[in-house]
Amino acid sequence: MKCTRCRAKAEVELRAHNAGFCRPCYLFYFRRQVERAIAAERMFTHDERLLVAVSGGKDSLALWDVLAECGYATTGLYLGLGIGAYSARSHEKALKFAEQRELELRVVTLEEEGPGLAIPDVAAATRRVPCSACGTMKRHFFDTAALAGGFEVLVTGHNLDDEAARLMGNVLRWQRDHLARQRPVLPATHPKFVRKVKPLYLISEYETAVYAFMRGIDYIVEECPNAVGATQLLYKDVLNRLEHASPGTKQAFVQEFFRSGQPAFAAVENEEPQVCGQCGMPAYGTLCSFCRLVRQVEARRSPPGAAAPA
Ligand code: Q46
Ligand code: ZN
Repeated sequence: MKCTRCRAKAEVELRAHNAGFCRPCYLFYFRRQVERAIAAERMFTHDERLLVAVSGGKDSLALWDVLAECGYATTGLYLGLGIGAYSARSHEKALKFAEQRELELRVVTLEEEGPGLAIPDVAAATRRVPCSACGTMKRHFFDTAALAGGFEVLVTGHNLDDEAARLMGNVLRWQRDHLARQRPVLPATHPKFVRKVKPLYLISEYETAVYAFMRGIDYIVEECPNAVGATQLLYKDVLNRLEHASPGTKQAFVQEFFRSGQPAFAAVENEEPQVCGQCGMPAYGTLCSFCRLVRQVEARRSPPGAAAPA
């Protein structure tokens, strides 16, 4: 196969785009895809300060690499989840990436927050599945870090496969409030929220992996141990089978939802956040979901007979 741009020998074939690329043209193509998404969705400008959430995995590091190469003002944020050797290795990868490129990386470690909030401990104390506790922690600490650092935008590395799997989960249960909030750009709906954007939302996991490989990015290949058996992975598997039989399915599913489905859900589901009575962050209810979770952890850790901390 020949490169679609320069007719040299192609190194990568993208069936969904009916295209193939040699290495230099692939790097050009990938960056242009990211830049197009940023421009088309008006995600951010070169004058804004971006906080990029990095996990040490390929998506977030590839994204940070592109944004830094394109001259955006980026700072990385690594959230230490306290998931044993997996967290230690992913932290190492994120640190090394930042050091090599002389980029600033901020680190928040859950073990050191509140009463000690490492994901396995929180999951055990509240009898929640780890990914549910983890989602609440990520949202809270990403929001508070962006606010405390005075950043205008929080950038995450969610890719097309993540968005398609999430959409499938939301549709299968018709979670209208979730469907209303699933979009590539979430404007700041509260003075304590910053804009949240996903520049890779139309770029597949495969494309990101190829980019990371070609750029020599050293990322954590292993999955989080809690991902095993997670429904997200089942949805990804189903979607990959559909994609194999009919290339372009994932992109059409996600793109059409954002174009026509999401606005319809947003029009009827527009609940405005209030203020959390505990931490002052935006909340849907009297407490935000983070503070509710922390209260559960504290209540479980209190000695029998003692009153739960306020
Ligand atoms: S990190 Fe957290 Fe994921 Fe691990 S505990 Fe689940 S949600 S699987 S992206
Ligand atoms: Zn709160």
